[in-house]
Amino acid sequence: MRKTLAFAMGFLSAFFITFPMTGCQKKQENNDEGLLLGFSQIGSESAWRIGNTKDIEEQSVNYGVNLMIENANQKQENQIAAIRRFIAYKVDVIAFSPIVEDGWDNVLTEAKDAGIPVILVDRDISTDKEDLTTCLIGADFYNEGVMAGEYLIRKADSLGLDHVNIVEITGTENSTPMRQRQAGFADAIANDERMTVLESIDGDFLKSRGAECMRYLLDTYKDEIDVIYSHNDEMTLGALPEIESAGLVPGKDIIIISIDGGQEAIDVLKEGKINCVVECTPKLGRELMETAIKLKAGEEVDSVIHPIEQVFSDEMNPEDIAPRGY
Ligand code: GYE
Repeated sequence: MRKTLAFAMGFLSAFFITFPMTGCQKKQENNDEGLLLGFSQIGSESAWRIGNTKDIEEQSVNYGVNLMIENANQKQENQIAAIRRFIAYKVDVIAFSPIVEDGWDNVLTEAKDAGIPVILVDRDISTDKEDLTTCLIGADFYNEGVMAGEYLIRKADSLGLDHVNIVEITGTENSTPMRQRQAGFADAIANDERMTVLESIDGDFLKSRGAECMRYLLDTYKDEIDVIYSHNDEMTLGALPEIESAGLVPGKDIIIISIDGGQEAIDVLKEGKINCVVECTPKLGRELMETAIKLKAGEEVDSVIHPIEQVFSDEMNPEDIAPRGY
């Protein structure tokens, strides 16, 4: 009885909480009139994430897709529960951004058994099972790490540095961007003997954690730090005031490298307090809608779709950077 009630409550909240966010006014029916897409978002931890949610909502309206969107507030169990509700509701397509890579086999097997195709948005999963998902629409995080490392090598050359001490503030442990941004960066600097990573520390993609990590790193290594490589803008923006409080000038005393390219970070780049921001676009909504429409029509889709991304840095005139929109 309790179980049934909890399920019904969850089911109702999915319906009432999510549909107003899409701007859809009329009650949605899962019939042949339209495509019903269930999307489980990770949370609201960053400007990137908020921009990604907004883009998906706007594109669902542009494409006439009925969107059920749920915010998991940074919890994998909430994402698993949301996917189960989408299955119970018999949506046409499920999409989700997995907060971490592991732990999805059971719920995705349930989706597969129900015959509902699943699209990975933004982040990947790690599994031994086949055909649990149809495709991944998201950035090439490994390449973002490589671009960050290559920038650092150019910067060290231009400053004539003979030794470079790096501290790395990483994103959510075991998430795809954390794993791949770390690996790409490490590979890019591996053959440069000037480079030493003093420590990598988990900042969970959060501004508050970025500040906390920075306080610890300054206490531990203060005058030794030449570079901060931060896996997202939020953690960078949390770290900068801590550097200034310690009497150091970010962008001059310490080279600051960030990832995402949200407007706030670009504004700080323009002030000279960030040296480099590798772009990671949150605008994945158009590809998501087009892919979902194709899947409903039974068409083939590409297994991986990566957006093209660029690097913003003090090597260019920052005034040339167009407004970012997130
Ligand atoms: O870099 C970060 C967000 O998965 C690409 O998640 C995304 C990352 C993004 O919270 O700001």
